Amino acid sequence: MKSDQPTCFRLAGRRVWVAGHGGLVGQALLRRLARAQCELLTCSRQEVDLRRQNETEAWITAHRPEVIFHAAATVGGILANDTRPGEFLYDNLAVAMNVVEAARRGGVAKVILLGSSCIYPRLAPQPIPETALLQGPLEPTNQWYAIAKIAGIMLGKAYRRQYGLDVVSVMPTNLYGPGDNFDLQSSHVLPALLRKVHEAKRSGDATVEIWGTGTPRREFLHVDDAADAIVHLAQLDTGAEHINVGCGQDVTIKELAETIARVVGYAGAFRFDASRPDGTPQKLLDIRRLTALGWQPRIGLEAGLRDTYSWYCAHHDRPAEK
Ligand code: GFB
Repeated sequence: MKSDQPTCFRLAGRRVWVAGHGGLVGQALLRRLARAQCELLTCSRQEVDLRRQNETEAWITAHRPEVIFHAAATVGGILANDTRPGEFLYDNLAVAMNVVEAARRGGVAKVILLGSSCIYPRLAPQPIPETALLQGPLEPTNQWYAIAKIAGIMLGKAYRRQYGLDVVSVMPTNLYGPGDNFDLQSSHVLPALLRKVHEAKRSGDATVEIWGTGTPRREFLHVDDAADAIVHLAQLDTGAEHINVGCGQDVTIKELAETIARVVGYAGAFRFDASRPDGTPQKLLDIRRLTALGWQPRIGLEAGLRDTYSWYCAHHDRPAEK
């Protein structure tokens, strides 16, 4: 995206490592960085377990990245977060610690850490400004993941202060797009509902089940917009404070389901299972800092859903599992 903002940090010509390149955000970062004239580095989970400090340091020493986009994480939707707290806390703490410390030892010029909008208090003011961090209790269903991501922000600040390491923490809202996880137990709501609605249409089911009441509000950003914003921010001098990345608009889960039904062409009804948790009642980021830095979202929800649905049909479509 073009902007009037001065470019303070050039990616062009640099050795850039995307940690977690196989995930939703990592794949999108690779697509976006392919246009940034940098030398892209990746490593597979089989090559390096980023939860191990020695493996992480050895990889950085051998490959000498100058910039790291740290998108490696254990992620999932509300059920996965709620039922695998140990993994979500340990894995995400470990990879943040290991990558930041290895970056310091390896003389890396810049580290971009990816967080999440769930770092904010459950009942934060809406839209949520960056200053809401640590101002109230967290949402219980994803507090483990949130604590790990908050620790990452603080680690970045501490390393900037003590060692002068340039760490930028970006906090994306709920992301979706090509390459998402469509597994119904571990996915986020958007891919889950795309799949459920698609399968219901295929098998002629009259209703689709939605977890919770359908009233929680979420902000959904297409992952290609997110990657564009993150790469934009990486090229600016944004200072020590973390920055929200969102589109500035939210919808209820019920509205999301209705939009998905339109995109898929499903005429059935929805039934709400209120015995399932709703999670936080609303998550809408205040993106004024991001837009003041010269970035605007481009992909609206319906267009983004169409794009994601065609990717899903091309990669996952199979007879409904009954
Ligand atoms: O996307 P999601 O799993 O996570 O759920 P969060 C969002 C809302 O959609 C909740 C409802 O109110 C769910 O109850 N929902 C309805 C469903 N049907 C479904 C379904 O079939 N599957 C899923 N997964 N949800 C996540 C955090 O919170 O936000 C992560 O758990 C991360 O850690 C992410 O921070 C950005 O939006 O509640």
